[in-house]
Amino acid sequence: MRIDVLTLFPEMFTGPFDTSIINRAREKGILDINTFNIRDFSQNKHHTVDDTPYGGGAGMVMQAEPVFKAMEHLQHLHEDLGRVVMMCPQGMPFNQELAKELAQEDRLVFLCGHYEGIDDRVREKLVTDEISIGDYVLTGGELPAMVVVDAVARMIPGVLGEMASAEADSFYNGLLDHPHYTKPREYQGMGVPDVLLSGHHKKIDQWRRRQSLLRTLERRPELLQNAELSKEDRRVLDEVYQLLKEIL
Ligand code: 4G4
Repeated sequence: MRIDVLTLFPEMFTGPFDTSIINRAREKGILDINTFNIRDFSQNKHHTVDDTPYGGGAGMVMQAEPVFKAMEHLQHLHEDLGRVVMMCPQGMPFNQELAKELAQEDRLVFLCGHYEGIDDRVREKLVTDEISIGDYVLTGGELPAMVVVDAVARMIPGVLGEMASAEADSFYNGLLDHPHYTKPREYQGMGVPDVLLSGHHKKIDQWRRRQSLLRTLERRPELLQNAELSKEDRRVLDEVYQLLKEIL
């Protein structure tokens, strides 16, 4: 997958994208990430990229022209831009499902806004997807773009090693993840659930599934609505429900 990022702060991406799993994917040639400084496409002599808002008000607005010019540059590099994602608080809430969907694409362009926002003609003409990573406001779209790129990259086949499989993740099956333990067997007086030491794989799978279901019921019950639940899952949840009914 080729990812192009348009930003006023390309240096922000060096840390996260040159580290660990993302960097290994780049070295393996699975992922090709390029950043472009929007300021390089400003036509005026002071290379400004913002101006005061029409209609008045506080703060500045990112101008359309440098963004259009930067996109034209990308189009010269390769005809089809693919999906153009703008990170903004007004966008569609990002989740694992959208990460899996975007991971199917051959190329993605991320547009990171700053100041109070971007001239809306950019959205009208150039943007195909508006995405938000949550209901809060950040100073720029860079951190959200990094979050989305990371979540998308690890869903591309071959990015995670065989050791770390995305199938075992929280949210992969629409449920929260079960607890994890590693050596030592006892730490500061705290043990590890016996079943995990039993070597009984079927019982271990059952225990983990049960933990996932109970954690989801306790912390994020709304997720159960869309989760894929087996007959046995429903039996486990019904058992809890019957127990609660007796107590209350
Ligand atoms: C576009 C419009 C995304 C981009 C306005 C971006 C939060 C998110 C920005 C802005 C962002 C998110 C400056 C308000 C940059 N903040 N929740 N800021 N603002 O995904």
